[in-house]
Amino acid sequence: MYQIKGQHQIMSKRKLTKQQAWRIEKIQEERTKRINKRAEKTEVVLQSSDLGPEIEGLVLSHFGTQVEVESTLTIATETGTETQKLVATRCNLRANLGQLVTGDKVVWRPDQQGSGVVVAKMERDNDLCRPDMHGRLKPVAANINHIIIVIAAEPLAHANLIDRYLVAAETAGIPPVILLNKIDLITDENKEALHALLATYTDLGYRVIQTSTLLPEAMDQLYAFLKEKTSVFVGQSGVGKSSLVNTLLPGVDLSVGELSQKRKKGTHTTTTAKLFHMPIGGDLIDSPGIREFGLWHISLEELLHGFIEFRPHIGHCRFRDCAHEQEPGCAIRAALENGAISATRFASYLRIKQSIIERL
Ligand SMILES: Nc1nc2c(ncn2[C@@H]2O[C@H](COP(=O)(O)OP(=O)(O)OP(=O)(O)O)[C@@H](O)[C@H]2O)c(=O)[nH]1
Ligand SMILES: [Mg+2]
Ligand SMILES: [Zn+2]
Repeated sequence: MYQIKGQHQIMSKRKLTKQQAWRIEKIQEERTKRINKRAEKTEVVLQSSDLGPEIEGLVLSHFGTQVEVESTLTIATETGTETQKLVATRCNLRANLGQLVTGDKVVWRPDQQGSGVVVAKMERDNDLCRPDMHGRLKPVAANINHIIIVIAAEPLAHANLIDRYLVAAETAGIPPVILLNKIDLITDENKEALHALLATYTDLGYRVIQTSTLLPEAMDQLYAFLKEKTSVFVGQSGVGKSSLVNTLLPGVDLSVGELSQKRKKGTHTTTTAKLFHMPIGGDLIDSPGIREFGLWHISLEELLHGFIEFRPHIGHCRFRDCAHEQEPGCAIRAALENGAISATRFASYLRIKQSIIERL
């Protein structure tokens, strides 16, 4: 579809002769036919193969066109007895399932090659979504109890990115927690700024946890917090999300990446979200680090509610269509002036609002 659109644009710019335009159209037609045929073929293969019974499963991760699905299967042993085992199976997807993501519950059927086919997706309790580079909304993970926003002194934490995550979490109705990792890197120079940043969020009632993967005793609080819940680590690249998983779960050996020498930025090591079980109960999802968190998919109303301290003031402005900018009698502005809303949070709000308006 993208290519076809591209051709039309070229055609209108170059003013093609009728003959050329006709040829291009023919080529496009052929291409579309070929693509459709390929899609049909895959469909036929999936349907005609001899599939086994329907099994419920949990999506552990998503790789290109396949997902890894975990289920408890009954397996015959060599001695003729049966045993139950947690097994992960690579599955293709039946058409029209929509997007699947780590944490999704699905129904799949085994094929005869040791793989499977996902045939249904169960309804989600919730999901955390974000737009990709092309503005398409993509789920990051589904069925989560907590979003753990991981920050660090290196790469330096930014209030605006934290606020974007908080708004996304509040909009999705999933409680967020802020996790300051790499506390071994706290120095006299960065201490004050980091503590002030964290205080902004503790003052709002958000829970803040501090860790270092280099200090075993600094992991206890997080470990206890994760018990019997499904949590997802999100945040900038390089803050140590995968290192945290490796430290919490010694059997797991995820790739971790050094920060770039010059700019002390992450190098985007993790490329796909993955779910792990905790021995004490609970699941942990590692996710790829991001450059920026677009919030173009939320409305201005949702944005306002995403700043939890704004909520008591919403609906109290003199004008019903108040934009909270210059209007007299603005309750949000009044809260800003009397200190109920902090200047940094309000600045964050304005920045995000501007970025949403620019894409409208
Ligand atoms: N000093 C220190 N370094 C840490 C700590 N945790 C992780 N690191 C280092 O930080 C770098 C990045 O760690 P990763 O675990 O790959 O970070 P990530 O958040 O998973 O990054 P992406 O997968 O790119 O999103 C690695 O060099 C780790 O060794 C910590 O507590 N203290
Ligand atoms: Mg990682
Ligand atoms: Zn207002």
